[in-house]
Amino acid sequence: HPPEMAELREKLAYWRQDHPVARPTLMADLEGEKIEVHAPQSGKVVGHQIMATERDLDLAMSRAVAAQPMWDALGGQERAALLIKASDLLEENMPRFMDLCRREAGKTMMDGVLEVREAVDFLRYYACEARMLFGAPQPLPGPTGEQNLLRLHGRGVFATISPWNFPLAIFMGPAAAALAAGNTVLAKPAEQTPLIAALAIDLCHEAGIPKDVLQLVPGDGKVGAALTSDPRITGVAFTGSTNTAHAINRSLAARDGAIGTLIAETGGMNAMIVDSSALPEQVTRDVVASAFQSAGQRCSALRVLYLQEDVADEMLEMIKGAFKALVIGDPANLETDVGPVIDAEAREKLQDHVAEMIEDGFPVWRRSMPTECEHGNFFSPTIVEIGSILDLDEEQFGPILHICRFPAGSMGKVLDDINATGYGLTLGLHSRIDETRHFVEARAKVGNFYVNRNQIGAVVGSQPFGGEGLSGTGPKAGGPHYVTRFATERVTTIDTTAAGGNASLLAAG
Ligand code: UN1
Repeated sequence: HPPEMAELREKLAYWRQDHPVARPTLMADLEGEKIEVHAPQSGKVVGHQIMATERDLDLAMSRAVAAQPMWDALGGQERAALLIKASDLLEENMPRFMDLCRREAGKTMMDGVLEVREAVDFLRYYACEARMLFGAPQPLPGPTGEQNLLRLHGRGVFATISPWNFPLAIFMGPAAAALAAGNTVLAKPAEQTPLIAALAIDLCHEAGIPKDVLQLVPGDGKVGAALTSDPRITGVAFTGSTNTAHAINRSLAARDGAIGTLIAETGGMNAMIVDSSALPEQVTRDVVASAFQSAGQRCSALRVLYLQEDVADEMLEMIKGAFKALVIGDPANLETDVGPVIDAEAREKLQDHVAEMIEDGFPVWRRSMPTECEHGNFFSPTIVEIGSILDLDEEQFGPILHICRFPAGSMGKVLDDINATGYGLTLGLHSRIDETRHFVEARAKVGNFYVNRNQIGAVVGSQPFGGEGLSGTGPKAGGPHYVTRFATERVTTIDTTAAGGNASLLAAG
Protein backbone atom coordinates (compact mmCIF):
# COMPACT_ATOMS: atom_id res chain seq x y z
CA HIS A 1 0.00 0.00 0.00
CA PRO A 2 1.67 3.22 -1.08
CA PRO A 3 2.11 5.71 1.77
CA GLU A 4 0.26 9.00 1.67
CA MET A 5 1.63 11.41 -0.93
CA ALA A 6 2.24 14.06 1.76
CA GLU A 7 4.45 11.73 3.75
CA LEU A 8 6.35 10.85 0.62
CA ARG A 9 6.81 14.50 -0.32
CA GLU A 10 8.46 15.11 3.05
CA LYS A 11 11.01 12.36 2.55
CA LEU A 12 11.54 13.31 -1.03
CA ALA A 13 13.47 16.50 -0.37
CA TYR A 14 16.17 14.45 1.30
CA TRP A 15 16.13 11.33 -0.84
CA ARG A 16 16.22 13.05 -4.21
CA GLN A 17 19.74 14.29 -3.46
CA ASP A 18 22.58 12.06 -4.58
CA HIS A 19 24.16 10.55 -1.49
CA PRO A 20 27.32 8.50 -1.64
CA VAL A 21 26.48 4.81 -1.79
CA ALA A 22 28.03 2.90 1.06
CA ARG A 23 30.05 0.07 -0.32
CA PRO A 24 28.29 -3.11 0.73
CA THR A 25 30.53 -5.41 2.68
CA LEU A 26 29.91 -8.31 0.34
CA MET A 27 31.42 -6.55 -2.62
CA ALA A 28 34.60 -6.20 -0.61
CA ASP A 29 35.05 -9.99 -0.47
CA LEU A 30 35.19 -10.38 -4.24
CA GLU A 31 38.32 -10.35 -6.33
CA GLY A 32 37.21 -9.52 -9.86
CA GLU A 33 37.12 -6.55 -12.15
CA LYS A 34 35.59 -3.31 -10.87
CA ILE A 35 32.83 -1.99 -13.15
CA GLU A 36 30.98 1.34 -12.97
CA VAL A 37 27.23 1.37 -12.39
CA HIS A 38 25.40 4.25 -14.13
CA ALA A 39 22.10 6.05 -13.51
CA PRO A 40 19.81 5.53 -16.54
CA GLN A 41 18.45 9.11 -16.36
CA SER A 42 21.78 10.93 -16.24
CA GLY A 43 24.60 8.52 -16.98
CA LYS A 44 26.18 9.56 -13.64
CA VAL A 45 28.25 6.96 -11.82
CA VAL A 46 26.14 5.58 -8.95
CA GLY A 47 28.77 3.19 -7.63
CA HIS A 48 30.84 0.19 -8.61
CA GLN A 49 30.37 -3.51 -8.75
CA ILE A 50 33.04 -6.14 -8.59
CA MET A 51 32.50 -9.03 -10.96
CA ALA A 52 32.76 -12.45 -9.36
CA THR A 53 35.69 -14.38 -10.83
CA GLU A 54 35.84 -18.11 -11.49
CA ARG A 55 37.67 -18.50 -8.20
CA ASP A 56 35.04 -16.43 -6.32
CA LEU A 57 32.33 -18.62 -7.81
CA ASP A 58 34.11 -21.83 -6.93
CA LEU A 59 34.60 -20.71 -3.36
CA ALA A 60 30.99 -19.52 -3.05
CA MET A 61 29.78 -22.82 -4.46
CA SER A 62 31.79 -24.94 -2.01
CA ARG A 63 30.55 -22.84 0.90
CA ALA A 64 26.95 -23.19 -0.31
CA VAL A 65 27.28 -26.97 -0.69
CA ALA A 66 28.81 -27.34 2.78
CA ALA A 67 26.17 -25.16 4.47
CA GLN A 68 23.09 -26.67 2.86
CA PRO A 69 22.48 -29.72 5.11
CA MET A 70 22.66 -27.50 8.22
CA TRP A 71 20.25 -24.94 6.73
CA ASP A 72 17.86 -27.70 5.67
CA ALA A 73 18.01 -29.36 9.09
CA LEU A 74 17.18 -26.05 10.77
CA GLY A 75 13.54 -26.57 9.76
CA GLY A 76 10.76 -24.35 8.50
CA GLN A 77 10.04 -22.50 11.76
CA GLU A 78 13.60 -21.27 12.25
CA ARG A 79 14.08 -20.37 8.60
CA ALA A 80 10.78 -18.46 8.65
CA ALA A 81 11.87 -16.43 11.68
CA LEU A 82 15.03 -15.34 9.86
CA LEU A 83 13.11 -14.45 6.68
CA ILE A 84 10.64 -12.38 8.71
CA LYS A 85 13.48 -10.56 10.41
CA ALA A 86 15.00 -9.85 6.98
CA SER A 87 11.64 -8.51 5.75
CA ASP A 88 11.51 -6.12 8.72
CA LEU A 89 14.99 -4.80 7.96
CA LEU A 90 14.15 -4.30 4.29
CA GLU A 91 11.01 -2.41 5.28
CA GLU A 92 12.92 -0.20 7.71
CA ASN A 93 15.34 0.62 4.92
CA MET A 94 12.67 1.60 2.41
CA PRO A 95 14.07 5.12 1.83
CA ARG A 96 17.54 3.77 1.06
CA PHE A 97 16.08 1.29 -1.41
CA MET A 98 13.85 3.95 -3.01
CA ASP A 99 16.93 6.09 -3.47
CA LEU A 100 18.89 3.25 -5.06
CA CYS A 101 15.93 2.15 -7.21
CA ARG A 102 15.77 5.67 -8.61
CA ARG A 103 19.50 6.09 -9.13
CA GLU A 104 20.41 2.61 -10.32
CA ALA A 105 17.23 1.59 -12.17
CA GLY A 106 15.63 4.97 -12.99
CA LYS A 107 12.47 4.08 -11.05
CA THR A 108 9.95 6.75 -10.11
CA MET A 109 9.46 7.34 -6.39
CA MET A 110 6.11 5.53 -6.42
CA ASP A 111 7.57 2.54 -8.29
CA GLY A 112 10.33 2.53 -5.66
CA VAL A 113 7.78 2.24 -2.84
CA LEU A 114 5.94 -0.57 -4.64
CA GLU A 115 9.20 -2.37 -5.28
CA VAL A 116 10.14 -2.48 -1.59
CA ARG A 117 6.60 -3.46 -0.56
CA GLU A 118 6.63 -6.37 -2.97
CA ALA A 119 10.00 -7.63 -1.76
CA VAL A 120 8.79 -7.46 1.85
CA ASP A 121 5.57 -9.28 0.89
CA PHE A 122 7.51 -12.06 -0.86
CA LEU A 123 9.74 -12.61 2.18
CA ARG A 124 6.75 -12.79 4.55
CA TYR A 125 4.64 -14.94 2.25
CA TYR A 126 7.39 -17.52 1.72
CA ALA A 127 8.20 -17.43 5.44
CA CYS A 128 4.59 -18.47 6.13
CA GLU A 129 4.93 -21.22 3.54
CA ALA A 130 8.12 -22.45 5.26
CA ARG A 131 6.23 -22.69 8.56
CA MET A 132 3.32 -24.59 7.06
CA LEU A 133 5.15 -26.95 4.72
CA PHE A 134 8.49 -27.65 6.36
CA GLY A 135 7.40 -28.52 9.88
CA ALA A 136 6.12 -31.90 11.01
CA PRO A 137 6.10 -34.69 8.41
CA GLN A 138 2.80 -35.40 6.66
CA PRO A 139 1.43 -38.89 7.45
CA LEU A 140 0.05 -40.67 4.39
CA PRO A 141 -2.46 -43.54 4.42
CA GLY A 142 -1.25 -47.15 3.97
CA PRO A 143 -2.10 -50.74 4.90
CA THR A 144 -2.37 -51.65 8.58
CA GLY A 145 1.05 -52.28 10.05
CA GLU A 146 2.77 -49.66 7.97
CA GLN A 147 3.56 -46.03 8.63
CA ASN A 148 4.25 -43.60 5.77
CA LEU A 149 5.71 -40.15 6.33
CA LEU A 150 6.25 -37.49 3.69
CA ARG A 151 8.82 -34.79 4.33
CA LEU A 152 9.88 -31.83 2.22
CA HIS A 153 13.55 -30.88 1.97
CA GLY A 154 15.65 -28.39 0.06
CA ARG A 155 16.98 -29.66 -3.27
CA GLY A 156 20.52 -28.38 -2.61
CA VAL A 157 22.11 -25.22 -3.99
CA PHE A 158 19.93 -22.86 -6.04
CA ALA A 159 21.20 -20.19 -8.41
CA THR A 160 18.81 -17.25 -8.66
CA ILE A 161 19.32 -15.06 -11.71
CA SER A 162 17.28 -11.89 -11.65
CA PRO A 163 16.35 -8.93 -13.85
CA TRP A 164 17.03 -5.19 -13.58
CA ASN A 165 13.36 -4.18 -13.89
CA PHE A 166 12.51 -5.43 -10.37
CA PRO A 167 15.97 -5.15 -8.83
CA LEU A 168 14.78 -5.76 -5.28
CA ALA A 169 11.43 -7.61 -5.50
CA ILE A 170 12.47 -10.20 -8.09
CA PHE A 171 15.97 -10.37 -6.69
CA MET A 172 14.66 -11.22 -3.20
CA GLY A 173 11.51 -13.19 -4.16
CA PRO A 174 13.01 -16.32 -5.75
CA ALA A 175 15.94 -16.28 -3.31
CA ALA A 176 13.49 -16.15 -0.37
CA ALA A 177 11.49 -19.07 -1.78
CA ALA A 178 14.66 -21.13 -2.26
CA LEU A 179 15.79 -20.32 1.29
CA ALA A 180 12.35 -21.08 2.74
CA ALA A 181 12.52 -24.55 1.19
CA GLY A 182 15.91 -25.33 2.75
CA ASN A 183 18.26 -24.57 -0.13
CA THR A 184 21.38 -22.47 0.01
CA VAL A 185 21.46 -19.73 -2.61
CA LEU A 186 23.90 -18.07 -4.97
CA ALA A 187 22.10 -14.91 -6.05
CA LYS A 188 23.14 -13.18 -9.25
CA PRO A 189 21.60 -9.74 -9.73
CA ALA A 190 21.30 -8.08 -13.13
CA GLU A 191 24.55 -6.38 -14.08
CA GLN A 192 22.71 -3.01 -14.26
CA THR A 193 21.47 -3.17 -10.62
CA PRO A 194 24.02 -4.84 -8.35
CA LEU A 195 24.04 -2.19 -5.57
CA ILE A 196 20.39 -2.69 -4.59
CA ALA A 197 21.06 -6.42 -4.48
CA ALA A 198 24.18 -6.00 -2.36
CA LEU A 199 22.33 -3.88 0.19
CA ALA A 200 19.53 -6.45 0.34
CA ILE A 201 22.00 -9.28 0.94
CA ASP A 202 23.79 -7.29 3.65
CA LEU A 203 20.47 -6.78 5.45
CA CYS A 204 19.60 -10.48 5.15
CA HIS A 205 22.91 -11.30 6.84
CA GLU A 206 22.23 -8.69 9.49
CA ALA A 207 18.91 -10.46 10.08
CA GLY A 208 20.83 -13.64 10.87
CA ILE A 209 20.72 -15.59 7.61
CA PRO A 210 24.22 -17.13 7.55
CA LYS A 211 26.66 -15.75 5.00
CA ASP A 212 27.35 -19.14 3.43
CA VAL A 213 23.61 -19.78 3.06
CA LEU A 214 22.91 -16.69 0.93
CA GLN A 215 25.74 -15.35 -1.21
CA LEU A 216 25.87 -12.56 -3.76
CA VAL A 217 27.56 -13.36 -7.07
CA PRO A 218 27.57 -10.18 -9.14
CA GLY A 219 28.49 -10.32 -12.79
CA ASP A 220 27.37 -10.45 -16.38
CA GLY A 221 26.06 -13.26 -18.57
CA LYS A 222 29.36 -15.12 -18.28
CA VAL A 223 28.91 -15.43 -14.51
CA GLY A 224 25.34 -16.64 -15.10
CA ALA A 225 26.58 -19.24 -17.59
CA ALA A 226 29.30 -20.42 -15.19
CA LEU A 227 26.67 -20.88 -12.49
CA THR A 228 24.23 -22.86 -14.60
CA SER A 229 26.90 -25.16 -16.03
CA ASP A 230 28.22 -26.13 -12.59
CA PRO A 231 27.05 -29.64 -11.64
CA ARG A 232 26.84 -28.61 -7.98
CA ILE A 233 23.84 -26.37 -8.75
CA THR A 234 20.62 -28.36 -8.23
CA GLY A 235 18.22 -25.73 -9.52
CA VAL A 236 17.96 -22.34 -11.17
CA ALA A 237 15.25 -19.72 -10.68
CA PHE A 238 15.47 -17.28 -13.56
CA THR A 239 13.52 -14.17 -14.59
CA GLY A 240 14.40 -12.56 -17.91
CA SER A 241 14.22 -13.25 -21.62
CA THR A 242 12.82 -16.41 -23.19
CA ASN A 243 16.07 -16.88 -25.14
CA THR A 244 18.16 -16.89 -21.96
CA ALA A 245 15.73 -19.36 -20.34
CA HIS A 246 16.28 -21.72 -23.30
CA ALA A 247 20.05 -21.30 -22.93
CA ILE A 248 19.87 -22.09 -19.19
CA ASN A 249 17.76 -25.16 -19.94
CA ARG A 250 20.37 -26.41 -22.41
CA SER A 251 23.17 -25.66 -19.97
CA LEU A 252 21.45 -27.61 -17.15
CA ALA A 253 20.75 -30.52 -19.49
CA ALA A 254 24.34 -30.71 -20.71
CA ARG A 255 25.77 -31.31 -17.23
CA ASP A 256 26.54 -34.66 -15.69
CA GLY A 257 25.26 -35.31 -12.22
CA ALA A 258 21.95 -34.27 -10.70
CA ILE A 259 19.14 -33.34 -13.09
CA GLY A 260 18.64 -29.62 -12.62
CA THR A 261 15.31 -27.91 -11.96
CA LEU A 262 14.50 -24.74 -13.91
CA ILE A 263 11.90 -22.27 -12.70
CA ALA A 264 11.65 -19.54 -15.34
CA GLU A 265 9.55 -16.42 -15.66
CA THR A 266 10.13 -14.88 -19.07
CA GLY A 267 8.63 -12.51 -21.63
CA GLY A 268 5.14 -11.79 -22.90
CA MET A 269 3.13 -10.35 -25.78
CA ASN A 270 0.40 -9.13 -23.51
CA ALA A 271 -2.89 -7.98 -25.00
CA MET A 272 -6.05 -6.30 -23.76
CA ILE A 273 -9.41 -6.71 -25.49
CA VAL A 274 -12.04 -3.97 -25.22
CA ASP A 275 -15.59 -4.51 -26.47
CA SER A 276 -18.40 -2.00 -26.96
CA SER A 277 -19.87 -2.61 -23.48
CA ALA A 278 -16.71 -1.33 -21.74
CA LEU A 279 -16.63 1.93 -19.78
CA PRO A 280 -14.39 4.37 -21.72
CA GLU A 281 -12.98 6.28 -18.70
CA GLN A 282 -12.03 3.07 -16.97
CA VAL A 283 -10.48 1.66 -20.14
CA THR A 284 -8.43 4.83 -20.61
CA ARG A 285 -7.11 4.76 -17.05
CA ASP A 286 -6.23 1.07 -17.18
CA VAL A 287 -4.66 1.16 -20.64
CA VAL A 288 -2.39 4.06 -19.72
CA ALA A 289 -1.31 2.42 -16.43
CA SER A 290 -0.76 -0.99 -18.05
CA ALA A 291 1.23 0.29 -21.01
CA PHE A 292 3.21 3.23 -19.60
CA GLN A 293 3.70 2.82 -15.84
CA SER A 294 7.30 1.82 -15.06
CA ALA A 295 8.07 3.07 -18.61
CA GLY A 296 6.48 -0.14 -19.89
CA GLN A 297 9.37 -2.12 -18.39
CA ARG A 298 7.32 -4.83 -16.75
CA CYS A 299 6.88 -8.25 -18.25
CA SER A 300 3.18 -7.91 -17.35
CA ALA A 301 2.82 -4.64 -19.34
CA LEU A 302 0.22 -4.16 -22.06
CA ARG A 303 1.75 -4.31 -25.55
CA VAL A 304 -1.24 -4.76 -27.88
CA LEU A 305 -4.68 -3.23 -27.31
CA TYR A 306 -7.58 -4.67 -29.31
CA LEU A 307 -10.48 -2.21 -29.66
CA GLN A 308 -13.86 -3.26 -31.05
CA GLU A 309 -14.29 -1.34 -34.30
CA ASP A 310 -17.51 0.52 -33.48
CA VAL A 311 -16.01 2.15 -30.34
CA ALA A 312 -12.37 2.30 -31.46
CA ASP A 313 -12.25 5.95 -32.59
CA GLU A 314 -13.87 7.24 -29.41
CA MET A 315 -11.62 5.08 -27.17
CA LEU A 316 -8.50 5.98 -29.10
CA GLU A 317 -9.22 9.70 -28.76
CA MET A 318 -9.57 9.35 -24.98
CA ILE A 319 -6.45 7.23 -24.68
CA LYS A 320 -4.48 9.76 -26.73
CA GLY A 321 -5.77 12.51 -24.44
CA ALA A 322 -4.48 10.73 -21.33
CA PHE A 323 -1.27 9.85 -23.18
CA LYS A 324 -0.66 13.55 -23.88
CA ALA A 325 -1.01 14.28 -20.14
CA LEU A 326 1.70 11.82 -19.06
CA VAL A 327 4.58 13.57 -17.31
CA ILE A 328 7.89 12.36 -18.69
CA GLY A 329 11.08 13.19 -16.88
CA ASP A 330 13.38 12.88 -13.92
CA PRO A 331 12.21 10.08 -11.62
CA ALA A 332 13.19 12.27 -8.64
CA ASN A 333 10.11 14.43 -9.31
CA LEU A 334 7.05 13.07 -7.61
CA GLU A 335 4.89 14.18 -10.56
CA THR A 336 6.82 12.03 -13.05
CA ASP A 337 4.77 9.24 -14.62
CA VAL A 338 7.35 7.93 -17.08
CA GLY A 339 11.05 7.84 -16.23
CA PRO A 340 13.94 6.60 -18.38
CA VAL A 341 14.46 3.15 -19.86
CA ILE A 342 17.29 1.16 -18.37
CA ASP A 343 20.19 1.86 -20.75
CA ALA A 344 21.28 3.02 -24.19
CA GLU A 345 20.95 -0.47 -25.64
CA ALA A 346 17.31 -0.69 -24.54
CA ARG A 347 16.58 2.78 -25.92
CA GLU A 348 18.14 1.98 -29.29
CA LYS A 349 16.19 -1.26 -29.60
CA LEU A 350 12.90 0.59 -29.02
CA GLN A 351 13.94 3.31 -31.47
CA ASP A 352 14.73 0.72 -34.15
CA HIS A 353 11.31 -0.83 -33.67
CA VAL A 354 9.50 2.51 -34.08
CA ALA A 355 11.60 3.33 -37.16
CA GLU A 356 10.62 -0.01 -38.65
CA MET A 357 6.92 0.58 -37.89
CA ILE A 358 7.10 3.99 -39.61
CA GLU A 359 8.87 2.46 -42.59
CA ASP A 360 6.15 -0.19 -42.85
CA GLY A 361 3.55 2.59 -43.02
CA PHE A 362 1.81 2.05 -39.67
CA PRO A 363 0.41 5.26 -38.10
CA VAL A 364 2.55 6.37 -35.13
CA TRP A 365 1.91 8.94 -32.36
CA ARG A 366 4.82 10.04 -30.17
CA ARG A 367 5.10 12.31 -27.18
CA SER A 368 7.48 15.21 -27.54
CA MET A 369 10.32 14.96 -25.07
CA PRO A 370 11.03 17.66 -22.45
CA THR A 371 14.45 19.26 -22.98
CA GLU A 372 15.73 17.93 -19.63
CA CYS A 373 15.34 14.40 -21.06
CA GLU A 374 17.66 14.92 -23.99
CA HIS A 375 20.68 13.49 -22.24
CA GLY A 376 19.47 10.45 -20.33
CA ASN A 377 18.15 7.16 -21.69
CA PHE A 378 14.64 8.53 -22.13
CA PHE A 379 12.34 7.09 -24.73
CA SER A 380 9.31 9.01 -25.85
CA PRO A 381 6.06 7.11 -25.10
CA THR A 382 4.60 5.91 -28.40
CA ILE A 383 1.33 4.57 -29.80
CA VAL A 384 1.36 2.59 -33.07
CA GLU A 385 -1.69 1.34 -34.92
CA ILE A 386 -1.12 -2.09 -36.48
CA GLY A 387 -3.31 -4.78 -38.10
CA SER A 388 -2.85 -7.63 -35.63
CA ILE A 389 -0.54 -8.88 -32.87
CA LEU A 390 1.03 -11.13 -35.50
CA ASP A 391 2.51 -8.03 -37.20
CA LEU A 392 5.01 -7.96 -34.31
CA ASP A 393 8.10 -10.17 -34.24
CA GLU A 394 8.97 -9.87 -30.58
CA GLU A 395 8.22 -8.18 -27.28
CA GLN A 396 9.20 -4.49 -27.10
CA PHE A 397 10.20 -3.85 -23.50
CA GLY A 398 9.33 -0.19 -23.07
CA PRO A 399 6.61 2.49 -23.34
CA ILE A 400 5.18 1.49 -26.74
CA LEU A 401 1.49 0.64 -27.07
CA HIS A 402 0.25 -1.07 -30.24
CA ILE A 403 -3.41 -0.75 -31.16
CA CYS A 404 -5.56 -2.99 -33.41
CA ARG A 405 -9.23 -2.84 -34.35
CA PHE A 406 -11.48 -5.90 -34.57
CA PRO A 407 -15.03 -6.25 -35.97
CA ALA A 408 -17.85 -7.25 -33.58
CA GLY A 409 -18.24 -11.03 -33.51
CA SER A 410 -14.57 -11.79 -34.24
CA MET A 411 -13.20 -12.12 -30.72
CA GLY A 412 -12.46 -15.81 -31.32
CA LYS A 413 -10.06 -14.86 -34.12
CA VAL A 414 -8.44 -12.22 -31.89
CA LEU A 415 -7.81 -14.85 -29.20
CA ASP A 416 -6.44 -17.32 -31.76
CA ASP A 417 -3.96 -14.66 -32.91
CA ILE A 418 -2.93 -13.85 -29.35
CA ASN A 419 -2.46 -17.55 -28.57
CA ALA A 420 -0.51 -18.01 -31.82
CA THR A 421 2.30 -15.81 -30.47
CA GLY A 422 3.15 -18.70 -28.14
CA TYR A 423 3.44 -16.33 -25.16
CA GLY A 424 0.98 -16.61 -22.30
CA LEU A 425 1.58 -14.12 -19.52
CA THR A 426 -1.12 -11.46 -18.96
CA LEU A 427 -4.35 -10.69 -20.79
CA GLY A 428 -6.81 -7.89 -20.06
CA LEU A 429 -10.49 -7.71 -20.93
CA HIS A 430 -12.82 -4.76 -20.61
CA SER A 431 -16.39 -5.97 -21.04
CA ARG A 432 -19.57 -5.83 -18.98
CA ILE A 433 -20.94 -9.01 -20.56
CA ASP A 434 -20.50 -12.17 -18.48
CA GLU A 435 -20.68 -14.52 -21.49
CA THR A 436 -17.82 -12.62 -23.12
CA ARG A 437 -15.71 -13.01 -19.99
CA HIS A 438 -16.46 -16.76 -19.84
CA PHE A 439 -15.67 -17.11 -23.54
CA VAL A 440 -12.30 -15.37 -23.21
CA GLU A 441 -11.46 -17.16 -19.96
CA ALA A 442 -12.05 -20.55 -21.58
CA ARG A 443 -10.03 -19.79 -24.70
CA ALA A 444 -7.09 -17.72 -23.47
CA LYS A 445 -3.83 -19.49 -22.70
CA VAL A 446 -2.38 -17.04 -20.19
CA GLY A 447 -1.25 -17.16 -16.60
CA ASN A 448 -2.94 -13.94 -15.43
CA PHE A 449 -6.29 -12.78 -16.81
CA TYR A 450 -7.47 -9.34 -15.62
CA VAL A 451 -11.06 -8.19 -16.13
CA ASN A 452 -12.17 -4.54 -16.07
CA ARG A 453 -8.92 -3.33 -14.47
CA ASN A 454 -5.27 -2.78 -15.32
CA GLN A 455 -3.04 -5.77 -15.88
CA ILE A 456 0.10 -4.91 -13.94
CA GLY A 457 1.13 -4.97 -10.29
CA ALA A 458 0.17 -8.49 -9.26
CA VAL A 459 -0.17 -8.61 -5.48
CA VAL A 460 1.73 -11.35 -3.61
CA GLY A 461 -0.71 -13.93 -2.26
CA SER A 462 -3.71 -12.48 -4.12
CA GLN A 463 -2.61 -12.62 -7.74
CA PRO A 464 0.15 -15.22 -7.97
CA PHE A 465 2.09 -14.21 -11.05
CA GLY A 466 3.57 -16.13 -13.98
CA GLY A 467 2.84 -17.42 -17.44
CA GLU A 468 2.95 -20.46 -19.68
CA GLY A 469 4.38 -21.42 -23.06
CA LEU A 470 7.13 -19.00 -24.07
CA SER A 471 6.35 -16.95 -20.93
CA GLY A 472 7.67 -19.40 -18.37
CA THR A 473 7.58 -22.71 -16.60
CA GLY A 474 5.40 -21.77 -13.63
CA PRO A 475 4.58 -22.19 -10.83
CA LYS A 476 3.43 -18.71 -9.98
CA ALA A 477 5.51 -16.38 -7.83
CA GLY A 478 3.67 -15.33 -4.69
CA GLY A 479 1.31 -18.30 -4.97
CA PRO A 480 0.68 -21.44 -2.92
CA HIS A 481 2.62 -23.80 -5.23
CA TYR A 482 5.81 -21.79 -5.71
CA VAL A 483 7.92 -22.82 -2.71
CA THR A 484 7.29 -26.53 -3.24
CA ARG A 485 9.03 -26.37 -6.65
CA PHE A 486 12.22 -25.51 -4.77
CA ALA A 487 11.81 -28.62 -2.59
CA THR A 488 12.26 -32.34 -2.98
CA GLU A 489 9.98 -34.91 -1.34
CA ARG A 490 11.24 -37.80 0.78
CA VAL A 491 9.02 -40.59 2.04
CA THR A 492 9.87 -42.87 4.96
CA THR A 493 7.92 -46.14 5.18
CA ILE A 494 8.12 -48.15 8.44
CA ASP A 495 6.78 -51.63 9.11
CA THR A 496 5.13 -51.27 12.48
CA THR A 497 3.93 -54.88 12.99
CA ALA A 498 5.10 -56.63 16.17
CA ALA A 499 8.03 -58.59 14.69
CA GLY A 500 8.94 -55.68 12.47
CA GLY A 501 10.77 -55.34 9.19
CA ASN A 502 11.94 -58.08 6.91
CA ALA A 503 12.16 -60.62 9.72
CA SER A 504 8.37 -60.95 9.78
CA LEU A 505 8.22 -61.33 6.00
CA LEU A 506 10.83 -64.12 6.05
CA ALA A 507 9.05 -65.93 8.85
CA ALA A 508 5.76 -65.71 6.99
CA GLY A 509 7.40 -66.99 3.80
C1 UN1 B 1 8.46 -8.76 -14.47
O1 UN1 B 1 8.24 -7.66 -14.95
O2 UN1 B 1 9.59 -9.30 -14.63
O3 UN1 B 1 2.45 -7.91 -12.06
C2 UN1 B 1 7.45 -9.53 -13.73
C3 UN1 B 1 3.44 -7.22 -12.27
C4 UN1 B 1 4.78 -7.69 -11.80
C5 UN1 B 1 5.57 -8.13 -12.99
C6 UN1 B 1 6.82 -8.81 -12.61
N1 UN1 B 1 4.65 -8.74 -10.83
O4 UN1 B 1 3.38 -6.17 -12.88
